[in-house]
Amino acid sequence: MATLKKALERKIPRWREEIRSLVKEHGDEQISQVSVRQAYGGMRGIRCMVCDTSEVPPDIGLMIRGTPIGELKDRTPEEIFYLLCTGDLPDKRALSALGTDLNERRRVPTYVWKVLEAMPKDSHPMCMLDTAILVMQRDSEFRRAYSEGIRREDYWKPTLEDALNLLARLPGIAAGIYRMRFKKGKRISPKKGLTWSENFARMLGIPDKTGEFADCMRLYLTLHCDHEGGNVSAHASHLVGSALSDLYYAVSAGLNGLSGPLHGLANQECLGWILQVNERFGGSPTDEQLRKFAWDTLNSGKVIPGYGHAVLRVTDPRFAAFREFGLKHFPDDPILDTVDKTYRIVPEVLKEHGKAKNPWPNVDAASGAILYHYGLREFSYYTVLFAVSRSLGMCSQMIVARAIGSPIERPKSVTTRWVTDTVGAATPSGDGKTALVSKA
Ligand code: HAX
Repeated sequence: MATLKKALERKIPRWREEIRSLVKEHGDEQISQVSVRQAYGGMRGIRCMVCDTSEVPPDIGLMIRGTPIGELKDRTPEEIFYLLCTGDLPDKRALSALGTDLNERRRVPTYVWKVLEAMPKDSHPMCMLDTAILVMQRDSEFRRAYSEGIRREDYWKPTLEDALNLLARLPGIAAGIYRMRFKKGKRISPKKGLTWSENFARMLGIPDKTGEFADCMRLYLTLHCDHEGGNVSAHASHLVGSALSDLYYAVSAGLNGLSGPLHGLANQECLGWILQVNERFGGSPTDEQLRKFAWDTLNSGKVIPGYGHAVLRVTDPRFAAFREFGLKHFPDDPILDTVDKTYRIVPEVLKEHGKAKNPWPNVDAASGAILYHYGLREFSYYTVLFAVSRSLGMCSQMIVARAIGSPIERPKSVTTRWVTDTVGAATPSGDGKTALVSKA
């Protein structure tokens, strides 16, 4: 941490000065407008928050601190975390210091296992992970420092401590949940000399003679790390943190959002859809069969999981990286074959359907097929893997937010009456008692 902390210490005064002068010189300039449709439509496209760790240009996809994710796909999660926090990739010394630091902090407190063991046996793995994070809130360095009266400009320091403690423990906790929840036997200890993701792969206990599964986990944890500030998990985490709730509360809140089927849970739904296809047609389907299956899904009022995105308007580069990995290591896999056919057929179907603004695959369309190939077949666990990775983003976003002194979030809500009056719409006729806007 010495070098990560020093790098932040060097950069933070400059960041603060940049923002101070930007707001002083240009504070009243407009960067967005809000329409009635946006206010009712999940605030899509309104530029009203700042996130410097990453951005998602609709025509490019995820960029971490300005670098497209495709160019970072061979990196380790430790390198990515350093990059997210500071804007630079670590040199050898900084990387090794970060690895050592994470190893020294990785012991999971015994009370965490006791709490998890006491939970109902059919608890969702995401609920178990969130509970484990929340229960560790008592260990928060930020909470302790705040109660001792720490100065505002130093908030980021105990937040960095919390982030490193949480991130160091997460692989052990997540792997422990996998083994406990799916009755895989005793927990497996981490091993000295392995990286964060290599140890995670080891502790899951998936047979891996060649190291290919460990590499798949490295890729998985790298690709899911962050996706700018407005997605449900990042925003939920930032919002909770903005009230100066500590990182355990904030990350847990973000992960509760990630647990929704329109967000992180889509990866479990997506593989389910692909497997249903193969089951229905006794293997990889013909183009015609797949087209019909996709239409049947849409006509029954469901979404096609793994397709569409609130921001992206091209094939997700993270999908492309997973597909490339699969085609390199197991090109003849029947599930991957269906994923690939789906990539050819579903965008056409969605375009014809005419609703989704983005007919292209997102990250979840391929990730499950890769995990399934290596024998990690418990779908309900997939979002936990996503969560371990996304914690890198939420933690780095919170460190930066504390560093630049982000204030408590408090947008203004309005009533339907206010909107109706403001735009000069006619008051609807009908039952005055049940309408949102009743006649005076
Ligand atoms: N299948 C069918 N219909 C779809 C669709 C899909 N894959 N994607 C969007 N649509 C529909 C929407 O449901 C919406 O319909 P209504 O007007 O009837 O409400 C319409 O197209 C317009 O939606 P949009 O503006 O294109 O997309 P949104 O920003 O509203 O939603 C979602 C983005 C990702 C939630 C959406 O595309 C979806 O539900 N996709 C399938 C689920 C999925 O893959 N989620 C994972 C996204 C990536 C992620 O966050 N991972 O964590």
